[in-house]
Amino acid sequence: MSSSGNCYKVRLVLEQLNLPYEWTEVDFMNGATRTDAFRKLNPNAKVPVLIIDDDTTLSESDAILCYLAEGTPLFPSDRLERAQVLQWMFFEQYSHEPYVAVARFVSSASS
Ligand SMILES: N[C@@H](CCC(=O)N[C@@H](CS)C(=O)NCC(=O)O)C(=O)O
Repeated sequence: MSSSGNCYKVRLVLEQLNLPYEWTEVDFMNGATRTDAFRKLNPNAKVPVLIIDDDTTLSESDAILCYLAEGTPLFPSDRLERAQVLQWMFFEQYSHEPYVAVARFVSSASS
């Protein structure tokens, strides 16, 4: 869903790394994440979902980012540098996303 920050992060890393991908728009506002077909991709019924192959999917935006960026400078192998990347990712999920991003989405959807 293009208006979702969690989906935007995935698109940003795909573009930054110049990875080939196919983007399928899924609008959770019209119930598209609540279908049986979508729940097979992610039982938690949320976007984004990365379809890796016919049998393998990955959900949770930051897990997808780690998977895509492994072996690149975006996700360093140095112990401290990797932990510093994770530090910001955990901050984003726990302190930014629920309070700032969701509030912004709700206020823009209701105006
Ligand atoms: N922690 C998850 C959050 C995913 C999430 O909340 N996705 C929202 C869009 S940003 C969604 O699909 N909501 C649908 C719903 O709650 O019904 C992640 O980072 O991927």
